[in-house]
Amino acid sequence: MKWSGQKVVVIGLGASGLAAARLLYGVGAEVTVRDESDNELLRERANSLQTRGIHVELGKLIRADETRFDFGVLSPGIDPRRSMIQNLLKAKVPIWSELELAYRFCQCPLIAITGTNGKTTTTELVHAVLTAGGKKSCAAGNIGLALSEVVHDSDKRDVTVVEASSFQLEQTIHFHPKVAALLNISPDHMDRYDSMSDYFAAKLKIFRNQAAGDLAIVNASFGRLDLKAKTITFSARGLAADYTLERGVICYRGRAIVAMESLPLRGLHNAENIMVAIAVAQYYGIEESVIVKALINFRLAPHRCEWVGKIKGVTFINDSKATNVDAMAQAIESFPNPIVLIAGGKDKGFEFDSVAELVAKRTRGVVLIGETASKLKQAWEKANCLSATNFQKAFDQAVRLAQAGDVVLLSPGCSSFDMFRDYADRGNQFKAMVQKFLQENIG
Ligand code: UMA
Repeated sequence: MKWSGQKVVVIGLGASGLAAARLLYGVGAEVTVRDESDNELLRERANSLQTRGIHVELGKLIRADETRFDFGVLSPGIDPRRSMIQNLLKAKVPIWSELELAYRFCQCPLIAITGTNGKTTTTELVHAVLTAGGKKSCAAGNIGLALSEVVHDSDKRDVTVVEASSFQLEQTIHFHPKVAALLNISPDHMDRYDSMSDYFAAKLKIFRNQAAGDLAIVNASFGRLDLKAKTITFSARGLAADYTLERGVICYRGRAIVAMESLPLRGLHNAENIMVAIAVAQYYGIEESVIVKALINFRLAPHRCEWVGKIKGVTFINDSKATNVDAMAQAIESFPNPIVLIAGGKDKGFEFDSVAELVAKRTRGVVLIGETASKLKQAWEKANCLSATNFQKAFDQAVRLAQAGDVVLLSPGCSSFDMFRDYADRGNQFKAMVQKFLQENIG
């Protein structure tokens, strides 16, 4: 494709939009960037782009002649049903996701990972085992580093591992990963999708352009998906599959590879994430001993069941990345001790009844925050639920409820945008409170 002179509108000036605008500008496209917000950070970004000759429109948009654009690049967090996108579509301007744009520039094979939970961990695991096996790899996408940011030197790598969210997959056209994995699916983003089948359809786009020479790695719980790529299955929950968990040992077609107890990750969900990493590494011909060593040395990224500290016998765990009900349930199930749970946040349209029994059984108390606090209180009437008007008060209440031997678990089951910048901000605030509490109790 000839990029020079193409008139492109990039929608959103977050991590994706900024990277896409720079990438397109670098190849001579005429770039306009639009963002519906207007704040100091965006104005700073806008200034840096404008000095290069990129046109930026912030805040309330004046509807101009949309037909002048050759195509648009959509940031994943922007709902395509919004009028600014619909106006472009009415003007017959094709809309690509930022993932699609970056894919068209990428000069090495892609390994794409999707699913509701475990995407980031699996992306990092895959990157770690490939690197240990001597492959030049890089991890990007939903993990926090836009794919457009890393395509310029993709010719120097063997692979790029990309965490692909359903939002990013929605507006893909030719996106074609050599290896694609679907981890699991459970309700999430129900404020963006009309039904679970719409959400599932977006996830399935990861396989759409794969062909016979490619590899699809699929949780056996999905049954037959009729994919064109060679398909490998996995299950840690007793289903027939290529990779299984037998008495705590990950096996390939019945042959033992590694015992979960020798690895730093816990739980059935992590066993499945590990199976995907092993499947990718074996596909790339990496020796089993190298894979196992890389898995033993692997450390989880922050905000995923992250151990923060132990004060007066109470352990503090930051699982701020748990932004849906299933992820929260997995965290609760990972700790045998009584739990004081801090939960709640932005309402994404979830029902919380499915975990009511688990919460009542496993928690000493629950401190609720954010938009969903009253909804959660109703759904979890058998649990000891308290509400807090701000995060510090929630932390203080959790500390008061906890007894020696308990776990104070921040695992909100909701996204963070009602009270925080993002899940990392929520997790970092929690960690800072634990540190302060620790200082007070030493001094
Ligand atoms: N904006 C609008 N109109 C809207 C919504 C947003 O103009 O209706 C503007 C905002 O003012 C903002 C910009 O769009 O300036 C933000 O765009 P974005 O929400 O797409 O965020 P990015 O900074 O580009 O980050 C995105 C992903 N965010 C989302 O999908 C919400 C990041 O995933 C990803 O790391 C990054 O691209 C790089 O690939 C985050 C995420 O929360 C971690 N993902 C969701 C999840 O994991 O559940 C899917």
